[in-house]
Amino acid sequence: MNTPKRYLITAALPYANGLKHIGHLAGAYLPADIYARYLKAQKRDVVFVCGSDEHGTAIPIQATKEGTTAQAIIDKYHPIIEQNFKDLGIGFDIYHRTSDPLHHETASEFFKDLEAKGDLETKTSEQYFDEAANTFLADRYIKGTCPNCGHSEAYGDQCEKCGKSLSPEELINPVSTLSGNAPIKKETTHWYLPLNRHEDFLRKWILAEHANDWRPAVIGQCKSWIEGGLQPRAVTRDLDWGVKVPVAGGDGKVLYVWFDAPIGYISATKQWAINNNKDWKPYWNDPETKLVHFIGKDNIVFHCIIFPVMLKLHGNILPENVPANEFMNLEGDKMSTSRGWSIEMDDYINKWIKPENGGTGLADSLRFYLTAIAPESKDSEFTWKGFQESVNGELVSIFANFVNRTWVLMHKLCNSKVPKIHPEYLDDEDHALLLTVKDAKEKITGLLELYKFREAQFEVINLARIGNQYMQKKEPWILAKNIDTDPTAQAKIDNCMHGCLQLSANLAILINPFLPFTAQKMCHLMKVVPKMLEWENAGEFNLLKVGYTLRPPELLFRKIEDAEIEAELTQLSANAAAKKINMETTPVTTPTGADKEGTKNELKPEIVFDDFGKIDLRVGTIIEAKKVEKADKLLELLVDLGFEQRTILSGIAMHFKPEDIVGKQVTIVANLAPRKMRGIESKGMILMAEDAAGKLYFVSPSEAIAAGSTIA
Ligand code: B3M
Ligand code: ZN
Repeated sequence: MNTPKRYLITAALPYANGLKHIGHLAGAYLPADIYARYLKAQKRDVVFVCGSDEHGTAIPIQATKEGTTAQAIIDKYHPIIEQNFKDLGIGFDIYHRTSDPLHHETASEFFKDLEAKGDLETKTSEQYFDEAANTFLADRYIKGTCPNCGHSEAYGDQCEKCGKSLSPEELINPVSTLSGNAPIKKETTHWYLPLNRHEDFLRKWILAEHANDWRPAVIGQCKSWIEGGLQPRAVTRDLDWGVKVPVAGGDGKVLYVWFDAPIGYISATKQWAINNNKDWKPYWNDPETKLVHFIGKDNIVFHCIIFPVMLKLHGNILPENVPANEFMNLEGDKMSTSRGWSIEMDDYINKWIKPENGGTGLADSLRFYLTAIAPESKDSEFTWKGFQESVNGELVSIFANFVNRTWVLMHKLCNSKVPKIHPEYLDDEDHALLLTVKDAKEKITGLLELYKFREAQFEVINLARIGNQYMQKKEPWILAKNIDTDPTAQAKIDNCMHGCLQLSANLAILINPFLPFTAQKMCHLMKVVPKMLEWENAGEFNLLKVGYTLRPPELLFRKIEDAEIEAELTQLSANAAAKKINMETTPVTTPTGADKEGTKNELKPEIVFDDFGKIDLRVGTIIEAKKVEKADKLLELLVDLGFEQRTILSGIAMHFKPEDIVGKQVTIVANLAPRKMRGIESKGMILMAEDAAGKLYFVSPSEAIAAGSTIA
């Protein structure tokens, strides 16, 4: 493809209903940022947009949880998320929000246009209505028994236990979460986007035209949607939070969040244009614009099928590519904020990016590892140990080490100045170095254009590895020892250091899209302006002028210590245990099949014996049990472990009466980090078995046995 005239890069709009974790970062924002930074270094015309998704039931539901209003929720989380992205170097040109009037206007206009042209259909049907609350019930506001697994707390759109997608009609014994009453059926009219009318277009555009340039997993999902037969999709809801339906009959209704959210990309572009005195229209209307959506795989249907149909009907351009990522798991399980099994961006920043800890270097350390394990073609796994190994083994020992040695030696052996070249002493290795850089640049460029960020970053590190090998071979420190006896020694040192310095400048350019803070630091060391980082400069060996004095060495990255990793792992288990007890839906055990469809009954990834061996399981006898005040689900237990008695909180109050369980022998995780809840410190955890219907059972020895006995 010829170089497009301009680019519009989007990253999925995160719901402003809570903190976002590093799985989100790795899924959409980091790859989008790498791509946008690379294009900008190529001096292409690029606008990189994102913003908060502030509609949908996720927001009012969070408001209920936090005991506040939907507006307060978005006003709380929007600025935090925006700042988190900044701290991690995600360089949006604009981070907008869908509660902004400009967005409401843009989304309304869009809807009205489609409605006026007859591109939408209306349909009246019966839907669940809560008489006490006097409102229709969005899917998330209806709970009932899952027809698939019998879980009693399934939602109207999905059972979080078995992962099955549901419609409210499928629930057995549905109740409204607002009043707790059984809902009635009532007629309501909604607008639908008749996707069935666009099947031919989608087939041709996706399955024929993009079969080879879109990722196989993306094509696969699209194919199964199209071949499954496309149905009209409701694009309005009976809800009061969102963009009001702007046509007659729309009272009390809002646009479905997945109708308005992607239009948020357009509103964001408009706001960017206003801020920068530019015209937004060509970015959405001119076929010479290349539109690329970065998303996670759970958003594929919206970005590849529904939004493109909307764009086509509205007369906009279509995405050139939608490089969706798979998921990133964490330490053997799905990442999930609600289960406490996640690393929030905000937590990472507070802990690791403080100036006294690692500063922006540790923002880049995280970026580095997330890209090194990017889930581009299959799910991947974040482990703290892997983070440590990746940072210490590659960033510190290879990349930073090369730059640091170069700086130390040039100060020591070349009088702190960029040495000149002595052509008569250049050998094959010196000549080869420049060619290697040119090759690497070409390779990295090709990979970036194909959204293969993981491999591209690997190639940059590999170039630093080659730099280390080159220096090791030349051994300028040995030459320095012979300086009095060997008249060619200084010339050879100069040639070597000149090569290493020019290579360092090239590394700064090539690493910049991935690790922008590091590239800036390297510019500082080289005393050059950021303009040097323009992509066209890579492959040149005259970037640092002969005779130029450079700054003294500074370490680019610090090592990650074992103790830091241990602390993170302890914290993670403690968070998960605490959430487990506080969980509203499934109070004790949580399904491992987790949040998404298609994962039911999956085992957790295999562990080795050592993983298991870290857990100290003991038999404990419950000697006292009482309810915890103001906590419906918690029991406070005093448990005898033989060698001591401990307080343990357990989220089983809905299942057992305190007086019924005194004397029971149970299985205790005895070495779990203590955790304070409701002002009480809980030391350990009680294991429970749970059947498909959600009933809980203690895991007890088959006969009475001494308290404190080990279980292995
Ligand atoms: N807020 C869903 C999500 O965060 C949704 C994305 C909107 S992109 C237009 O997964
Ligand atoms: Zn289920």
